[in-house]
Amino acid sequence: MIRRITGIGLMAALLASVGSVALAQDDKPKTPAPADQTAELFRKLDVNKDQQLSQEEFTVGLQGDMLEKAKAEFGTLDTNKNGGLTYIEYKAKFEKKEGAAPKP
Ligand SMILES: [Ca+2]
Ligand SMILES: [Ca+2]
Repeated sequence: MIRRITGIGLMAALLASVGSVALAQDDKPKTPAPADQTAELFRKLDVNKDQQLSQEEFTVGLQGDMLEKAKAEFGTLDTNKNGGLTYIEYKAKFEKKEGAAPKP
């Protein structure tokens, strides 16, 4: 019984430390304007510099549920369905947040 509780406690501590590491990375002293940040992220993701994000570029580094969600999001953002996100299309991801929820 005691051993079991300790095991769970250890797991929780581990998860908590992983979470705080992720938060620490975001803790920058200076926050750039959202638009700049979006543009910078877009440039970073656009590895082949064709000014569009392929699904591969958009979902890079993602796994499991996150990957599935990102793929679905890619489909939603790619409004002209050409298989690539322009900066305009990509930007909508951040602008839609407080607007109407995307309909299925
Ligand atoms: Ca690209
Ligand atoms: Ca497109």
